[in-house]
Amino acid sequence: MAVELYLDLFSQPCRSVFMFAKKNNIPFEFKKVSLMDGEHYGDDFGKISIIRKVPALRDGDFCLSESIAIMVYLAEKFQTPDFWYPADLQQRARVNEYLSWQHTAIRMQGSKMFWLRLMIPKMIGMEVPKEKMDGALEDLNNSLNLIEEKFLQDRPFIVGDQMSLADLVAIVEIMQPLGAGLDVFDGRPKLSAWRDRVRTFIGEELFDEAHQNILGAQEGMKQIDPSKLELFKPKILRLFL
Ligand SMILES: N[C@@H](CCC(=O)N[C@@H](CS)C(=O)NCC(=O)O)C(=O)O
Repeated sequence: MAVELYLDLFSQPCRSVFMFAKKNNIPFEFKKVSLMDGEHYGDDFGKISIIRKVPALRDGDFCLSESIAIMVYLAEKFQTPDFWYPADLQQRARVNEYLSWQHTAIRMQGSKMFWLRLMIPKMIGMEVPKEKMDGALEDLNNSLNLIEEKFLQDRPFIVGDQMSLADLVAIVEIMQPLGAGLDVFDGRPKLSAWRDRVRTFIGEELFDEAHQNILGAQEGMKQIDPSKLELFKPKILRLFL
């Protein structure tokens, strides 16, 4: 039986798992879990992940949450090429360094920008105070600066000449604010050149397939009934406002 991947491509970590599996020709069954429809709160998904977050994996009786754990599991099970998660001690440490850093930095800030610029004003109907927005933008820019100056420096990819899980996890988070109309690549030639290398490496078709929902979010949200957001409104406001 093929591995099942529970995904919603609006979600950054789902996009990295999706592209990782596709790029490595890993056979899997795409199980769509619509976050907007609250499907992650349903009984079926509760049997897969008590954490109730996507992505999640089921391989027979074995269930796993957390995108990075899922990609490392797939890398080991399907023996994907070494460059994704290098065996070399120091190269792997570089990948781990980025993966450990990003959770509370660019991941939080990219998500926050998406919610503050698009979802909270347009879908929840609440105004975002200017100082909140300015602070969020400053935090995001600080993280983008760190990605350029510390993690990339003058290298083509985060660990050097080759793509790794670190670049894959980075790109999906950096793309998130674009969904809310904020072009984070504007005025950042180094970051833009790196994005182009990652997109070329992944393959433009696959990269664009993974990102089409998020890049179409401003239009897509117009079709969504805002009352659906009532379910997560308190959580979102606690997290981001
Ligand atoms: N650290 C987790 C984060 C997973 C996560 O936060 N998923 C979000 C979508 S991006 C989610 O499912 N949110 C639903 C909720 O919190 O109710 C990972 O890397 O997989």
